[in-house]
Parts: sequence; C-alpha cells; structure tokens
Amino acid sequence: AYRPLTASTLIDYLSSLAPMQTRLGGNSADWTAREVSDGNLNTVFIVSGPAGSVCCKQSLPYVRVDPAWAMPLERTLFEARWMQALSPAVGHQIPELYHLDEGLFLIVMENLSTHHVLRNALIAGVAPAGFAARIGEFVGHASYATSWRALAFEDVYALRDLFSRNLALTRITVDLVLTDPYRTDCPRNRWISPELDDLVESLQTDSVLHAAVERMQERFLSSSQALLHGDLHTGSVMISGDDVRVIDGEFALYGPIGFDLGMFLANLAMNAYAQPEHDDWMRDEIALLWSSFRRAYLERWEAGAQRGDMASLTRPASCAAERTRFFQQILHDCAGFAGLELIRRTIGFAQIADYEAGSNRENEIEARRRALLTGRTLIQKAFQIDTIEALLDQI
Ligand code: SR1
Ligand code: MG
Repeated sequence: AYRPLTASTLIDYLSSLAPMQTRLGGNSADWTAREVSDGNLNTVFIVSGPAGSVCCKQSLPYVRVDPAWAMPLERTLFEARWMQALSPAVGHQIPELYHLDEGLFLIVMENLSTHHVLRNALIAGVAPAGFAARIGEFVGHASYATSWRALAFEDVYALRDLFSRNLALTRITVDLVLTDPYRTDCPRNRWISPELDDLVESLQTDSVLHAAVERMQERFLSSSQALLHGDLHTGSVMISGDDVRVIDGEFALYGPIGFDLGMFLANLAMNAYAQPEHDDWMRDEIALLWSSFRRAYLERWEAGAQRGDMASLTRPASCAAERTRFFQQILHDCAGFAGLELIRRTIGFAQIADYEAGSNRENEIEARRRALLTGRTLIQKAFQIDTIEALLDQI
C-alpha cells in the first residue's frame, strides 16, 4: 500500500529486496539514507551502504513545493516507463533503473554520486564547455528511436497510448507553459518588480501574440513525432566531466521534437541573460545543441537499421529535400517553444534560480526583461526562423 517513505522506512523497505542487499552490501544497520529532494514534485533519497549507493524517488500525493496542490501519484510510473523505452537507444545517457514499486510509486535507480545538476554547475560557472553536444545527441537518438521512421505504426501507437495516459503532468505543461503566463487572471503568475508591469500586461493583452501561442499549442497537442522528455531544462541534466545524463522523465509524452530542444535552448539563453559573462559560451552551446541533434538523428536515419512505416519507400540518402523540410520544421517548433519557456520561467509558477545568480537586482530585472522580449519575438517569428544562426540572432 502507498505511504510516503521516510529515511528509516525506506531503509527497512530496501532491506527486504535481495538485489538491494547485494548492491548496498553489509547489513541494513550500516546503511544511511539522506533526503536530497530538489525538484518541484517528488521526494528523493540517496541510500548508501558499504558496497554502493542508490537513488530513490517517490511520488507524493501533492506538489512537493506546494502541498495544497493535489497531484496523482502515477508520475513515477511514467518516469520508469520512459527509462525502459529509451534505454536501448540512449544507453547510459539516462540513469539505470534498478527497481520499480508500482504500489509505493517508488523508483530505485543509479545514484549519480559524482554528478552535479547542470543548472547549479552553470550558475557556478563550472560546467565543462561542450555539454550541449551530449544533449543534442540524446534528443537525436531518443527521438529517432521512438519515431514513425524507426518503428512500425503499431509500435508507435502502443507507446503513444501508454504515454497519453500521463494526464496530470501533461496538464501541468499545458497550463504552466502554454497558457497561464498569457492570462491576466492567473494567481500562479508572479514577477519580481513593478518595473515589469507594462511589459507583462502587453504580453497578456496582445491578441496577435495570443494567436501565435495558439499555433504552438496546436503543435504541442497535435504533433506526435516522437517520445519526448517533456521537461528538458538544465535542472533535468546531471553532469560529471563529459558524462552527461538526462534525468526526470516523468513528463514524458508523444509530441513535437522541437519542444525538448526549445525548452533546453531557452534555459541556456536565460543563463546567459542572468550571467552575461556566459554569453559567448551559451551561444556556442546552443549551436552545438542543434548541430549534434541533427547529426545524431541523421546518423540513425541514414543507417536505416530500424525502419518503420514512414521510411518504407525511400532511402534516406536520396531524399535531401525531405531532410531539409523535416529539420526546418523542427527548428520552427524549437524557436516557438523556446519563446514559451523564456516567458513562463520569468513570470510563471516555476521560475529559475539562474536569475538570482546575477550581481544585483537591476541586472536581474534587465535579464528578465530580455527573456520576455525575446520570448515574444520567438513565438511570433518561429515559423520564419530557418537556420540556427537566425535563431541565435533573435536570442
Ligand atoms: C508543479 S510542477 C512545476 C514545474 O516543475 C517541473 O520541473 C516542470 O518544469 C513543471 O512545469
Ligand atoms: Mg523534474
């Protein structure tokens, strides 16, 4: 039966699992559990023993950072299914899943003990240059492997049906990312200074912008290109040297590939707005994100080892025009969704720590203003942005 675990009840539970006894070693009396919850939704513990350690993540029946907001428990099940669906395609770019308890809504997985959350490493300025190439590869490999190009339509339908039941977290995205920031009557919105009032009001009353947001809502809700991570910001990545891991797949769903790319890209841009000394660095990372994604996806497409119904007629090498169209559409989506992420992380419910890393409040307000203005431009011009250089110019 479900019950929220504490450090000590978690140790009792793990001691009843033979594989955990082997993995942690010794006697359970020698094990320690430390709560390291950091994200908005769940509790996370690291359990260590003489032979090793594991990371345990459990759903709560509410949003961890806002207990008044009730939330169904299923999210850890979707995270486990996401790990299982992707691990053949992306290998160790995600943590290894050791155990899932469907009653406790608990995942036990690899503890990335030497890794740091990328957002924190960026704020501290210690992330190694080039990390975004690994994220581009991850998105390329994950999206190809779960696409209509790689799988028979029956297999895509099965996966898509499974993740189409991820209703509660998809609802969060539809509300928090795609809708709330543009409403004048949403109590979840907040911004740090009256100096932003005019700009926020213009975002919330501009019908031309709202029509462009609606176009992105349509892309998100009606395009099922591949299995997405669904929340790919810099807090969903852990890094240790050149070992870059994508975590927290609980928002997984079928959707447009540009959603994952745009969300990640926007978080790099906001880091540079908050810490202008990172400007050239983040520009390089964004260019790398795109080129690595494109290369990784194309590699798998051209190898053609997996062939689904969408790839049954052509040889990839012979369809350059189709390749160009395909990547251009992803870039359009990427630009539009990056715009939405810039705005929601600046005035919505879930804001980011990067903004507070700047030297003073005036700079923070300026960074937020830049994000809002750029977000609006990207949403409105998304479908005219045909190259990564043009996207970088807008950012
Ligand atoms: C209530 S959850 C708020 C945000 O946290 C998650 O990480 C997602 O980004 C979500 O939008
Ligand atoms: Mg998360």
